Amino acid sequence: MKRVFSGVQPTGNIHIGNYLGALKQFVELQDENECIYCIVDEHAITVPQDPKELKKHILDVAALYMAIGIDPKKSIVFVQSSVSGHAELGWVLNCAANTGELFRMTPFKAKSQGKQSVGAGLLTYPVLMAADILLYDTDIVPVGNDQKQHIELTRDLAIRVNAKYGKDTFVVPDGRFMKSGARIMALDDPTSKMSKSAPNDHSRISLLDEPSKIKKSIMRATTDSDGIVKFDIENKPGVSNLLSIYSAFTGKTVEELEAEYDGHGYGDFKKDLVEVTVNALAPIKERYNEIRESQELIDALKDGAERADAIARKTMERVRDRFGLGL
Ligand code: ATP
Ligand code: LTN
Repeated sequence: MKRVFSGVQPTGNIHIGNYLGALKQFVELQDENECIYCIVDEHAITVPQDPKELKKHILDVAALYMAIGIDPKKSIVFVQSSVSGHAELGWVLNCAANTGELFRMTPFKAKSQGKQSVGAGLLTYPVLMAADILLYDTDIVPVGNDQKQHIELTRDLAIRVNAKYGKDTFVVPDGRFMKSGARIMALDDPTSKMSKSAPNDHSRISLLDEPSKIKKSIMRATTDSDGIVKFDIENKPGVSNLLSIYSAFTGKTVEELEAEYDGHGYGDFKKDLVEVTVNALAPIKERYNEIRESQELIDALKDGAERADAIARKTMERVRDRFGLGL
């Protein structure tokens, strides 16, 4: 059995980009692998957070994990800060990483753009992500395309440490990316990725959005003026993005969809996409409402933390030994 690890930040507004790019894979993988799914709260504080909101968002994400079909009996589901090994290994790996490679990370460049000084956590956050992954001897990391560079860094760090401290110190993991859905773009600007933090609420569809909001966001999504439903990222990024979403939700290929909407305008296409999206999200929302306030949710996270901690402790013992730390 392979070991799978992934994480989502509890920063609110989990959207269909997160779902189609990452979360959907989590469910697919859990029957045949040993899966560990984390709510990465220590990552969230790389930017300022309101403590009350953060606590709420941790449970929101946990409930969404369960609502999309992650079964805490099959998979380990837990909150990152419940297992101290993440911060501990993060420090060790910080000492193996170079500032040069961290300054090159695209998300860092984007978030620090134009600022003379930013929180140091924004720079070292990919190292904490590497620690999350390496702490569990992970083989596979299901994520969206935007995380490719971070996965490469994780692999580089593992290979570097193994070369110096012994080749079985860390397992070198592989990223896993969806064929369709790996990069869902903002509905109002199909040249930037759909994001939790974008100010325009209509730029994204959140998993718990009401049908009326979903309809508005899709109907006003940016397209173009030629009225042909065709996949062409270069010239028709808006329509291409909607086709990717449609395909990821239904399993129909883009070619099938192009044929289906041949001769139809964007109106029909968008109306159907509204229906597809509303229908796909309805059961998630229903299950979320059942579970969000339940004791079952808290119990699952406590049990998950214990199981994760047992694995993490073993790795940290090995790491301390290899690095010559402690007595
Ligand atoms: P933001 O959307 O604000 O940039 P984020 O990328 O930091 O948030 P996370 O919660 O850390 O969001 O991401 C969870 C998962 O969702 C990651 O695997 C990430 O690659 C994936 N993901 C995020 N945005 C998209 C997107 N637009 N399309 C596909 N996958 C995405
Ligand atoms: N950096 C990721 C979230 C994340 C993650 C992880 C994903 C933190 N630790 C470990 C996979 C494995 C993000 O911002 N999307």
